[in-house]
Amino acid sequence: MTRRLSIARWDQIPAAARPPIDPRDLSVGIVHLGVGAFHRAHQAVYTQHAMIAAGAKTWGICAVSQRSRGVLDHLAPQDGLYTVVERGPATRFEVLAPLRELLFARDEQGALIERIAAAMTHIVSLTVTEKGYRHDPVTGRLDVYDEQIKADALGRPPRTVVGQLVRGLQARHRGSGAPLTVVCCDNLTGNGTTLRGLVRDFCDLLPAAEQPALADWVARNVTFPSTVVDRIVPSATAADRGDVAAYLALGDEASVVTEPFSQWVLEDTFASARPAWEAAGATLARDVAPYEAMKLRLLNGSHSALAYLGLLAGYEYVADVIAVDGVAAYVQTLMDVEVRATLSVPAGFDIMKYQLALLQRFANPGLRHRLAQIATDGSLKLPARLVGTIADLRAAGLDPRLSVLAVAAWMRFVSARCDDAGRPLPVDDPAAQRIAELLGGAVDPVTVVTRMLSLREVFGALGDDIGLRGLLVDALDRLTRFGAFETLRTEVEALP
Ligand code: CS2
Repeated sequence: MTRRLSIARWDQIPAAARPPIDPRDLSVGIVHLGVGAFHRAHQAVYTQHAMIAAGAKTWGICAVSQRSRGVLDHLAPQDGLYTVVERGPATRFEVLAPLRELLFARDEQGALIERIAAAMTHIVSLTVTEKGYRHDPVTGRLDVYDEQIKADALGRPPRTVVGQLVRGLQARHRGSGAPLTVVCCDNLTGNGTTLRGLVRDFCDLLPAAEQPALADWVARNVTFPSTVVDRIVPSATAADRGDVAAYLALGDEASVVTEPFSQWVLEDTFASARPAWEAAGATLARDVAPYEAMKLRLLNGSHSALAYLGLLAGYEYVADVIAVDGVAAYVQTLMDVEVRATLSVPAGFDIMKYQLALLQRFANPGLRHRLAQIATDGSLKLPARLVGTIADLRAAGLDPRLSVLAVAAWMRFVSARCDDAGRPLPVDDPAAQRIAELLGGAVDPVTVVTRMLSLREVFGALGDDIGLRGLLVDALDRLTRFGAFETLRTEVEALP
């Protein structure tokens, strides 16, 4: 068996992949909730580069896993070290050192709360996916009827992310009282503002003796900058780990694979010190909203469209789907004609270049990005990615047919649960059970669309739009009769 990457073997790491910092010198200044592949390939990289650029040593990360021990079991024997594999025209390897402490939230709530409260912690950041917030994506409010949220508010050691955050803030308020910045890095609309609202909603659930002093302290001392994060990070495969082992001559069970592109835009409202992330390529902006809409609607909207249409057509990977005749034209037209009409582009931003780059990123042959990974949690992802575009187009009296086709593909995916050739497609969505009950086995387009539109947390008021219902029924009917790819080709050809 290959020897594993670890601090003791630091000097054996090939020089080109070894960062010019010593992991032993780093102290923890950031608590990160959700140490999945995305965090390891994005924020941790910015943090490492920022520390190198500024000669700083106080931005080590306490990496917290929410749902499974797996990632910690891989990282712990490696002292938190792991490799980022960047696949572009060439393949690059870089060992990452910032993860200096590992915690499993479910078993170590006390340690987590203490870490959030510690005066040396200046930042708590999060990548816990849409469903980690237990909120309604249309209203942006906390689901106060959620059993886990209610139990956390009653005072047990917290198991929900918002519960952990608020208990940590409460301990900080009672302790040093030092200001803190909470940096949400998930693909939510107005992610910082939304999370601030969820924290407030949770505070409202606490016994009267615990609030409003806490809510008041949070309002004065804790900031929640909104951020836009972007980097495609497919799940790493055994072949990827094999490449890393061959390159390092050391085993690495926690390596992550990504693309050369990376973007991070943060609202510049930090409550206290922060890493010099801008020295690592991040953008500090007064308003991130225009970047956010561009990213969520152009990139993630296209991703979701590709995922549902591609899975229905029997495909497995993004790069393979985008290569099929007509598919790139569909995505390009969706972006050009529909999404762009709903965006306000920041001055000086070259949107054509951005869109072109997106198509190239989707076509990256080095990334084996599974459509099934993108297709998860559609009920939580669609509002920000596609439903908002449709709502804006309808309000402006414009035709949303290509976006509608993507939503119809999602409806076919969750109702038929099989591809165009009849092979089963697993649905991984917290609302899957509810949707199955709502549909009651129905597959005819009118019933499916009518019932799906009643999901307020996905469609909000758009669910009452009779015209939209007609468009969706038509699209779903054609998807059912002609299959995904033939339908998308005729939709693009039918455009004026
Ligand atoms: C993807 C995103 O899995 C998904 O839903 O659309 O993870 C996407 O790859 C990232 O947002 C890219 O920045």
